[in-house]
Amino acid sequence: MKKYDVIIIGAGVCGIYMLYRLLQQGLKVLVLDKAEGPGGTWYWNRYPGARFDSESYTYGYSFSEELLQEWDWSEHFAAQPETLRYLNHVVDKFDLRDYMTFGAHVQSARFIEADNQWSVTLESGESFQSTFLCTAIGMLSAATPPRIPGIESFRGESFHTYYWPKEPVDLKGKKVAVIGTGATGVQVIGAIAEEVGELTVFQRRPNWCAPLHNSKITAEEMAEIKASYDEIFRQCESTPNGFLHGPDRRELSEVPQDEKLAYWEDLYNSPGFGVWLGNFRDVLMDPAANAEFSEFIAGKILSRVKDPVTAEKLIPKDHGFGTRRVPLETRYYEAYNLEHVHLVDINETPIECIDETGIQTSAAHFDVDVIIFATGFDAITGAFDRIDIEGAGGLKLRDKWQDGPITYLGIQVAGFPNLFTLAGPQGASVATNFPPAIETAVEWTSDFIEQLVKEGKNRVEAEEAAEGAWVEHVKSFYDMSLLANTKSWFTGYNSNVEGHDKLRYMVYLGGSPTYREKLADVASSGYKGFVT
Ligand code: NA7
Repeated sequence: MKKYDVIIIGAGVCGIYMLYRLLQQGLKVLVLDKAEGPGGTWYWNRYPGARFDSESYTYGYSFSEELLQEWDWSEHFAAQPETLRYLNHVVDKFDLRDYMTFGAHVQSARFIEADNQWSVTLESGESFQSTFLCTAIGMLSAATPPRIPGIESFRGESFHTYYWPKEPVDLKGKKVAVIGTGATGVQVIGAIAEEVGELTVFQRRPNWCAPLHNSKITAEEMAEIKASYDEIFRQCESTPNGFLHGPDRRELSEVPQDEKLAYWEDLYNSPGFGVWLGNFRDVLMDPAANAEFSEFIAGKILSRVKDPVTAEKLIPKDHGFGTRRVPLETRYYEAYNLEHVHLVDINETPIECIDETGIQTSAAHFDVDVIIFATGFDAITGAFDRIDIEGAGGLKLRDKWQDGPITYLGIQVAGFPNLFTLAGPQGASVATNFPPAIETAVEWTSDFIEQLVKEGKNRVEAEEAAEGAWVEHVKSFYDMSLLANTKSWFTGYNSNVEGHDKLRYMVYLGGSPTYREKLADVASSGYKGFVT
């Protein structure tokens, strides 16, 4: 049996950085990933239109000045192939590839109490052992195709966006169906609408989308960005969500009407998440302020979509702007002005089944060549549930988390010694710009492991009381936010997964600065809440 100090599951943004940090400490480390290369999210999501909603230069790692200075981003919001190239570049630059095993599908992980060791077993039957086990398995990596009768019988091509093939898929002139209008569906639809022969979008709930306003980065701009990285990262550190965009703290009611509208126009016409995260703070906290801004965005949808009936269908009625993840789009609404693009509201005419030739709704049969399932993920805990993780005393993580995650700091779980759920549920990462939050979690955890190793400690576990207090702390932010009242993957709903029909406290909504303070406080107190 091969033995390591640390096994990391996942070779995405998080796993790559954790490996780098632990190798610096001289530890023996193994990374396991079921993909055939590094990249995680950016390895898998190859669907047309897949790109950042984060400004590229806030998404790259900040830990190496040399890396920052040598990498040129080509667009303000880079597309998937470029991000995958970037992550491969990082892996090669820091000689990390030799520590990674690909095609390694982890099936189970079991804590052996007698040795204080984790035993990790792959689908192939091969096993490895380590003192510490780190999960870097992604928050959106367990794809969920819909549960539609007959789905297997379709004779054309069909893909979940997460599993988009590596080989190019020719959609030119084809009859294509897209099911799902979240951040992914909106990117796909905008990207393929013009090239396909006919596009039918099956929409259950519309989302409030806003323009991405992507553009190329010129050589001069890139030079300026490189000269300003300190400032860029300082700015990201200062905002609740780790993006360049921080909220305007003026009360909406204090701002004169013309000033407010001018500000909103400006936000709508600016690149990135400013329209969501750079808005007046009370838009996401006060229902009246939220309704006012939602009305503003509804006006934009009505002005961009020519057919008023279609436009009306694209305006969300069951939740306000920004209370679910805001998809950023490029020519999304304009796609519906094309003659060959149709919107089917499946609340009016539900999908009854999929058959050999297409999709049957209660009103009609749609013959299609290709079906694209942009139906999202068993988010945040799904990737954990898919591994049989067994802690001390035979406790299974999927049982402990049956009604939602329970963690201490989003990093450890009582009953699961030596397991670190890096950037996991109830941590800051998923509600924020991922990489800065990942860097926070990785740096904190690797420092902790370094100290444990130095002190010769081979067992560490969160205390149940500390865990309970953390969960209460996580819950307290849900009480303050309009996000908590809306069904979405942030709040644990997924119609395609059994039992995911109640509110779950999945993410840390307190913001990155508060999260970092909490972590720093625990570290400086000698890691209170942990027993070694
Ligand atoms: P999302 O945001 O979960 O969106 C999934 C979409 O698929 C959403 O519109 C769903 O409708 C729809 N959906 C899901 N299941 C069905 C079924 N069974 N029938 C019809 N429609 C369905 O996932 P994305 O991949 O778009 O985005 C996830 C994150 O990935 C994103 O935020 C980025 O950070 C990257 P619903 O709204 O549930 O009614």
